Amino acid sequence: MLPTALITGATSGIGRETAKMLADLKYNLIITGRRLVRLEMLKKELEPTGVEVTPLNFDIRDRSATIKAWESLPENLQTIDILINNAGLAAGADPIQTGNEEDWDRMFDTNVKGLLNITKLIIPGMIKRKKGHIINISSIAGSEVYANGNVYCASKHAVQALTKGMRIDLLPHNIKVSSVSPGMVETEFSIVRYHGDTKAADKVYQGLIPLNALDVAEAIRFMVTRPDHVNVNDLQLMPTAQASAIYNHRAQ
Ligand code: NDP
Ligand code: 8X3
Repeated sequence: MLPTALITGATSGIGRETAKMLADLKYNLIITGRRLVRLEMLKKELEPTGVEVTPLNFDIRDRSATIKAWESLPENLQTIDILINNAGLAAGADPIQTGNEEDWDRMFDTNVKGLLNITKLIIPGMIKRKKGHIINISSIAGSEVYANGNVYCASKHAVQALTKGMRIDLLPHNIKVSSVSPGMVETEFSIVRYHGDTKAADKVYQGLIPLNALDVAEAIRFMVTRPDHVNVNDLQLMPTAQASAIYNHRAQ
């Protein structure tokens, strides 16, 4: 039987490319997200490669919906070898004094509490089998703070702290815990951040070549193909034209 990976937020961007990469490595997949049609399309695309793909359609902010979705899986699919905690977003880019409370809730409820909601369900099986790998998609915003990034950066700093905390707590159980910390990646991320304003989103990547979702999936491929005794704690990657969260080099 093939090993199983669960990827949250597989309807778009990094999650979608990571699902494709893991199918290529011959993992059966559980793919999650709120857009069911996209999950079904991905299942259709990947199943001919010989892996089983199970869509789970729920909002990760909703703890009871998350539990219900998990419990709907047959027992053999509740054996997760790799968990990719990817579902996440930035909402808004405002200074703290004019920030929108709904945006703040969305970010913390998804990036932090959503990650906890799903992870809590998966850890017991990993502990039982004394095996597993949890990869949290963090960000350069998990170690740096930039103007108007306030709450998003705080949520990703929390992801970094949780990654370290999980690694310590799960140490006796032989479970690997890692994070990936990309800089700019062109996905639907900026469209979501700017509430659908595609012009504002395009401006983020103007004059430079950002990372794409495949670049990040390839970094994850490296992490999941290390031998059992090797864990990559954190893998930070950026476009060549980006030196930090603040310094970019753009063509004029
Ligand atoms: P996308 O917007 O392309 O993808 C985000 C994914 O998260 C979608 O599949 C979306 O699915 C899912 N998601 C968001 N909210 C929820 C929710 N409430 N419940 C379930 N799923 C949800 O962005 P990226 O691929 O860029 O983002 C993926 C991760 O990478 C995020 O954690 C982001 O913070 C991080 N990241 C992104 C960077 C970038 O520059 N793009 C850089 C560094 C980190 P759906 O809408 O169908 O529910
Ligand atoms: C996304 C990258 O620089 O917009 O996490 O925070 S950044």
